[in-house]
Amino acid sequence: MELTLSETQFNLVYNSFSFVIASMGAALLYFLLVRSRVAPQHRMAVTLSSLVVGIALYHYIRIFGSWNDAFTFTNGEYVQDGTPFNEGYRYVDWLLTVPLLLAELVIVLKLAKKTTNSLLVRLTIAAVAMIALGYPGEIAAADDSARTIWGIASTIPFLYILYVLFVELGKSVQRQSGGVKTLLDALRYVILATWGVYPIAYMLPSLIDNQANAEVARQVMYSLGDVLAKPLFGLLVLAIALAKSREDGYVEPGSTASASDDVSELAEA
Ligand code: RET
Repeated sequence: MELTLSETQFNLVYNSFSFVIASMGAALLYFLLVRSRVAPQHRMAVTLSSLVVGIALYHYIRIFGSWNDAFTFTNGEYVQDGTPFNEGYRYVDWLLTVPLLLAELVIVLKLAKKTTNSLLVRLTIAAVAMIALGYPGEIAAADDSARTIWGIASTIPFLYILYVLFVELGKSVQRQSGGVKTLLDALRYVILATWGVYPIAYMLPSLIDNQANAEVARQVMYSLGDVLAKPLFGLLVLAIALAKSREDGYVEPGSTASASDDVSELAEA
């Protein structure tokens, strides 16, 4: 597909990718630094957050490079006549990070081992199916009916994931203690709100006639979606892991901030 973008359009995508790289890098550093504040039994979820943003950092560096290589600046416009822009990086990224994000949510709940394993297997299969089925449609032409067909096929496992998170996991979430329950509810709504952005971005080339606008909007929406679904989601998971660590009475070794916590714990007792 040959595309011509104005300077503003090209830069909007360029700067979005740059913003994502900075966000993923900062999130990676932060998750690694705060890890010791979480009790060992709740650390796995934070470790997974670090992996997710680390994988995304790498892929966005490649996406950024691919975007720059795909266009040449001629007569005040960016013409797509270089190496084709590789949409595959995004899908490989999702293939790795979406199952990890779902695993974070399941692991931080600390359910019975059997339930955890069954959830992990089913959610991973559904996530892989959702992304693998979406890819052929993503690289199909805007007016190709394959786009719609693959998109619908990919929506089936997507709906299954939402069913598991909202219906099956509903009871386990209700059983969690007060503060943790509120955070978990927030987490599930963050998933609903942010993951919902992806199918909409996917449909844009078929919905908008101007393909330059559609491409810019799609790339910007996917980028924002990734910042909300990875670093923001990771922060909420961290908050849950910290709340659970506090409930379990964990104090970070060598921490000086624990004095006031001890006082408030005494007051509660
Ligand atoms: C596709 C194809 C069209 C139909 C649907 C899709 C859903 C994609 C989703 C992606 C989520 C990605 C995340 C990345 C995070 O870091 C594949 C666009 C339903 C939900 C959460």
